[in-house]
Amino acid sequence: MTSTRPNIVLFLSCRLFAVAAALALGCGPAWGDDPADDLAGVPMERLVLDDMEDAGDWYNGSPEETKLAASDLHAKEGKTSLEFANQVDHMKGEKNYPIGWPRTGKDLNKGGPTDWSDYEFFECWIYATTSRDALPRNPLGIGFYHSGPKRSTSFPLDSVRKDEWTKIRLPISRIELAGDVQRVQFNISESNYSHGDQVSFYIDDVVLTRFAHPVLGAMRAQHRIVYADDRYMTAQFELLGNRAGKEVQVVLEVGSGSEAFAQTSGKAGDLGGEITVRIDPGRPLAPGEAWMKIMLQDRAGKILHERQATFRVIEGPGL
Ligand SMILES: [Ca+2]
Ligand SMILES: [Ca+2]
Repeated sequence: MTSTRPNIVLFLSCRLFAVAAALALGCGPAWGDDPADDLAGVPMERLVLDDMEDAGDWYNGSPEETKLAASDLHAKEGKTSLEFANQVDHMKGEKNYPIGWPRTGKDLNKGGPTDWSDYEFFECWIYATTSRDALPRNPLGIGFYHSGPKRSTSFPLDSVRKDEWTKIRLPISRIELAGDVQRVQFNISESNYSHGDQVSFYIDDVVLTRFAHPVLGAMRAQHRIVYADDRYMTAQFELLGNRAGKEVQVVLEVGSGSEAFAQTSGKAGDLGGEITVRIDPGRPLAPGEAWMKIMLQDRAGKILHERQATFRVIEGPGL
């Protein structure tokens, strides 16, 4: 139980990945990029994984360096947080890895939810104290462990700062197997610290969240450049939010300037992330910039969310 070591893998930062994905696709918002930036006003639903009022189900994977406690020294909600206190020791610890990975984790298969695929974010709060002047660039990491040997997804938590609370929010879409999360584990790498450093993390309010109603996480025009005589235009979209929202209606509109030239709609659950509209040959798009807009509508016709993307129309090949 205490032998799980974080995978030693080079971890591409999510932002870098998003940029690489955008470059590879050559268009639009990158799938998997954090959708929250412009969705801050959307109400969220929460599922509490641990309120840290009892640290009893967090294991200590490094008893030589680590002490665990439910602590009232720093609590974000309720009375206590989980104190993950580490005395960095480059001489002792695991026999073969004296400069190792002090860690604590919780096995969800003993009671917590392991299928996270209906949620958008893993969230928690972390407060750090340390004997150092400041935390190292990579102060700690988190790993999500899946069934089977050595399958996990790890993230650096490099936004955590000394003497303050930091909100952690990770898109669940970046977890390799969101439907199978058996364990959550926090760890430090002793190689990022000096021998003798003391560092404590107070972890609280560990939750899964999702948007309370359907929203568009991202959308894009399938082709950034189309011919004026193309008859079909396709938009691709990512639907987030409460999954009951698959009943929601997706409306696609295509136009230029203030004029809409074509519109179609379908049920979100039937569309698989793509919707195509037919352009009337009698009303082709003129060369220049054009737009497509996706709107999510509830049964009463109320617009829940919309996004727009632009694309360019050029003269057809004249065949
Ligand atoms: Ca608490
Ligand atoms: Ca050690």
